[in-house]
Amino acid sequence: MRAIVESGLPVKAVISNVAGAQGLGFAREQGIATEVVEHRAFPSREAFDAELASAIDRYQPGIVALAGFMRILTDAFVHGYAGRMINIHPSLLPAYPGLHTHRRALEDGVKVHGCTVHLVTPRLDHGPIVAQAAVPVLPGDTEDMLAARVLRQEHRIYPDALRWFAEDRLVIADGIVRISDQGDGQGVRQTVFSDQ
Ligand code: NHR
Repeated sequence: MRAIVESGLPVKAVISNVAGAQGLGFAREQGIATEVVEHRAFPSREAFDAELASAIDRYQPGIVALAGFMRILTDAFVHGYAGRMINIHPSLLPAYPGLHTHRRALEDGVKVHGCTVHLVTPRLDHGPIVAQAAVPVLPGDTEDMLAARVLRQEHRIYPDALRWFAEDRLVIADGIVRISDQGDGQGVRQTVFSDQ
């Protein structure tokens, strides 16, 4: 979230389900509106999602960007933001959807890991892929070391992907995302690779 704000993208509001979340303090310092909708205060996912949607809709955002948001969203909520809700996930999807991605990658001995920006669909971590960055898994890596290496790339590709979205350059056909090239309108399929 901080990388998105620092990239200069116009962030209308930062909304968290955790009252003490660090990002809220950062957003307030930047003069960005903040809201807290605590999932614990609601009897069901549906009730939480309804309140979350009304908090979001007060700002009429063009894009809803999940950044470290850890609650699975109901189908109804996802449908309300179809095609304009985006997430960054810490793995090279479709490998390792869900939780504890770095631990699972280390357990499997994969040599390449990374992160994926994708559109949010009802099926968890399975939406159309907008951008990915790869990092090496190095001998002696711990979960924290690998997570930090991936996080540096997350901070790079998420602002890029959101800017393409804001510039209306994402073209989605049959679940495949193309980044249209402003020049000739042909479009290029962009994949961002790590430089280390
Ligand atoms: N909701 C939908 N419908 N689709 C997606 O693709 C979503 C989503 C909600 C969040 C982010 C995702 C990630 O990038 C995300 C994508 C939380 C969980 C989870 O299991 C899984 C994936 C993601 C986020 N959450 C538990 C739950 O019961 C709680 C886990 C916890 O609090 O630590 O909601 O990683």
